[in-house]
Amino acid sequence: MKISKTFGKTFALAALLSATAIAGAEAHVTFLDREATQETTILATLQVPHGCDGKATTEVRVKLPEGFVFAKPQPKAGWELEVIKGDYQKTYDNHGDKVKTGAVEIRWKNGNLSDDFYDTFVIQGKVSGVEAGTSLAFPVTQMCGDTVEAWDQVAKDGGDAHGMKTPAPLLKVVAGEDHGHDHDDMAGMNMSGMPGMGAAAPTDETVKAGDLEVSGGFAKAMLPGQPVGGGFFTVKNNGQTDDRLLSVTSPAAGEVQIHEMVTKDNVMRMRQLKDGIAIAAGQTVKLEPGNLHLMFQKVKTPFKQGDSVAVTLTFEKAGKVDLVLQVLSAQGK
Ligand SMILES: [Cu+2]
Repeated sequence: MKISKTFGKTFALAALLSATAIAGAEAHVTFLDREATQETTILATLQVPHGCDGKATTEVRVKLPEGFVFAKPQPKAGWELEVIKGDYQKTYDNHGDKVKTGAVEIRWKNGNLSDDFYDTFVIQGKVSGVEAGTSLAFPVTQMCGDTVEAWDQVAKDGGDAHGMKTPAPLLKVVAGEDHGHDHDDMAGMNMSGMPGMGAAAPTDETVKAGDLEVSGGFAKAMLPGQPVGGGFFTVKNNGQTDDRLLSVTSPAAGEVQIHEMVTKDNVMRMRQLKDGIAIAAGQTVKLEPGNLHLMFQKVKTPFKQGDSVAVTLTFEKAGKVDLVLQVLSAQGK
């Protein structure tokens, strides 16, 4: 009994020591949530855990990286706010508006955050046009009267800040479940682009490849500012063996994804089907608005009613099938 009690105490002390060590290592300026999903609007919450060598923090300046756009700071009682605007390197789409300038630096000024206290500083912004796996660095200048702490060290490979004395806070950009989509655009399509499900008037072209019959292909005209286009068709499998639509390409788009719409918590969302769509023996599979569809990404020229869009479908067994989709109205009629 006595031995085990001593052991218990030693263990507790060791745990306490290691917890202290972790707290010490974490006493940098960091984001509360260090991951952000591509093409989403987030609240980037910066944590300031201490002052500068015991002195109170009086100003926090945050430089915003390219790809973190339409930024707005949250005002804080006791602090003045300054938003410095500048040019983005790229042009961003904000609900159909082309945006080239915006906040590039945020400053909370003339505050007083004691070294004994912890606080957070919040910036709302959208992560846009950033590849998954990229870490966005937000260099921070923490000022305590005339003492300055620069949290601006960035690892050369853009990755691990381990062992750095004053690393810049990093946001790691990750792919969403609905990779490549903007949730706002999806909501917009849900409201206006995809009503009248099944009301489409497809063309009568039928393409045969092995046991498969592909028919009723159409695409929808793209609304102004809409970054992605939808495509639809019907596949009938007259054979005895299952097949599978594996992938789709088109000269009209940088990428064509296979998607499905799913309703979860009353919100319609799109999901990429990376394994494609099974076309079982004897079955007919319909890609239609509000359900399975092709999603054209990086569209070179927005689809207009009356145009046609060439696609190449690749099936596991039937191989490649060329198809032309007629562009109908944005409503798919
Ligand atoms: Cu989609």
